[in-house]
Amino acid sequence: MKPVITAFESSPDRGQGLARDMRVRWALEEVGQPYDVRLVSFSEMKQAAHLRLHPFGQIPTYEEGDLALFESGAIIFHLAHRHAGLLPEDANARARAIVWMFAALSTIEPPIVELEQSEYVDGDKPWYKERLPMLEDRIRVRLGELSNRLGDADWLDRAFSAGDLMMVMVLRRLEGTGLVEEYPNLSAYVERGKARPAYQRAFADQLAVFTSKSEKNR
Ligand code: GTB
Repeated sequence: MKPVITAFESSPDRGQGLARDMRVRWALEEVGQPYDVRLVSFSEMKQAAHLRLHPFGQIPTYEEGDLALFESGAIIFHLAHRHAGLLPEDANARARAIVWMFAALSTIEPPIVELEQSEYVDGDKPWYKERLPMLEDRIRVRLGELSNRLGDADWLDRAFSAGDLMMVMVLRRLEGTGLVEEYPNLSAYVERGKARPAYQRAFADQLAVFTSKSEKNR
């Protein structure tokens, strides 16, 4: 039985692959697991049927038989345990790869989310422009540290892992800000992730949701 994930029926990013279903799609492609996608509208996400799957009324969710999961990190962690290809076999290397998943979600992503939220919520306030350099500098601190750790390696801990998948997706959230480009090794790292065939398939599939919707609305 194919697992089913949920994704936006109409993603605000217009198919740029920035919504969190993209992470799950990429992980599924990396492990070669076929899947189905159920598209949900913003109002459907807040209705009882979806809230049973996701208590916070969001995407993505993941259903596999009678198992229902939410939280992109937990879904990818589950996939990485069930299938080969996202975590190393060696126990210590596996633990280190998991560290990078957590680092992406709990150390690198929060200041990035704060920058995004600040623009949505306070973008029109007179003090927004004064606050912006502080928000960007907080991100730069983390990017500098990450850049130092990555050095000239291809991936964060030898072979590509779920930790890299998560980190690349988190860094992608800075597209358009120019911040990642200040660290050429991080920029190359993101491009390396995006060049992976599994990423490309996942990206094309989520883009097709947007393009088919645009075709219908013509
Ligand atoms: N911690 C959860 C996870 O990792 O799964 C967060 C899930 C989450 O934030 N889901 C968002 C959602 O469902 C979509 S991904 N939002 C609807 C709601 O809360 O009502 C976040 C997102 C949305 C849109 C863009 N974009 O347009 O660029 C990027 C990221």
